[in-house]
Amino acid sequence: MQKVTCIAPVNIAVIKYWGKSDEDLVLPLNDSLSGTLSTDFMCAKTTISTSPALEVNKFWLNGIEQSFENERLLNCLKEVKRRANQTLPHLNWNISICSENNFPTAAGLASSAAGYACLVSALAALYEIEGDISAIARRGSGSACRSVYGGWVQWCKGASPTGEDSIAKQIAPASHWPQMRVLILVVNDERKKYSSTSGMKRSVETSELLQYRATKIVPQRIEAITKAIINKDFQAFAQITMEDSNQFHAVCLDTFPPCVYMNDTSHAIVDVVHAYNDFKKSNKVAYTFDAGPNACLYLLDSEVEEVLSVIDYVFPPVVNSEGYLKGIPLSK
Ligand code: 2P0
Repeated sequence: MQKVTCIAPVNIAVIKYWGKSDEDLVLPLNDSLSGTLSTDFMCAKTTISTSPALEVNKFWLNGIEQSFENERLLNCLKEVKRRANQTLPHLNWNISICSENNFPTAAGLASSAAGYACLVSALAALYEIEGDISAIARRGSGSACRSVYGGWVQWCKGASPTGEDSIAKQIAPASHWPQMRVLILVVNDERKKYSSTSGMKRSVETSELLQYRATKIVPQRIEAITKAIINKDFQAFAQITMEDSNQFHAVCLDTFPPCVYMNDTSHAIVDVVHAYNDFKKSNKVAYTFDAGPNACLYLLDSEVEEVLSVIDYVFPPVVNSEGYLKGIPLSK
């Protein structure tokens, strides 16, 4: 019997990935760039065990058994095994995968990114493979390749039609900008209306703005935000982050039928952030929204207390008599 457990964090993109040039290989139309969060708060945890006594492969997600006949899961498994030492005694035993997220799954909070990064890290440990595994995590979910590394991470789209150079690379460790913080404002923790995979497929088929964004806008934004991160220039970082989030959602609206991910509360958060930055006469906080209504705010630690008090004032928390915040028990 062999058993491994891994944890992997969520990442929050500041230059968004949206649209594939190859669905099966999960090749993106443009580079993307994100910050990987610390594993203290939001992460996936996966335990994989294998034994000659296991009669079939098994997969549980958050305590519920899933079908193992999942193409992306099988692609990851096949790729890891291909790179493994073929004489490993346990290479052909069945496996049992048990994954859990400590945050809402599929609510636009990058659960698949953490989930597949974690799964592939655990498989890599089980089958003792070495070297970059981001290209394997990418086959599970595009954004997962960025969660393989900590700190600031760029997913380079690559040029090869077979995808071996479509990998993630760290552009700076988290320690480079230790004052950086992320606040996650959970507007709605239900499953999203349509998956990122189907939404971006529809955007590729119908949005002209997406083609323009991928070829004309993103390359220069990647360069500019990398410079802002290296120089710890929050003003520029925040400006580009907000512009890119807005453009990604503009692409979603340019999709036909449109993918509407942000709701009235999301837009109210955008207004509050701009009002705050206007009042401070510079960008002190940046919003970014993924494929859901929840907001991620990037800001420096010096600003956290004040921004939280503004958020609490504008959006008072809903606490019931048992001390639950919309179903989540409050920590003491
Ligand atoms: C991102 N998102 O860069 C963007 C921003 C959502 C909005 O990556 O089809 O779940 O599995 O490759 O990775 C979500 O896309 O999609 C995503 P697939 P994935 O974080």
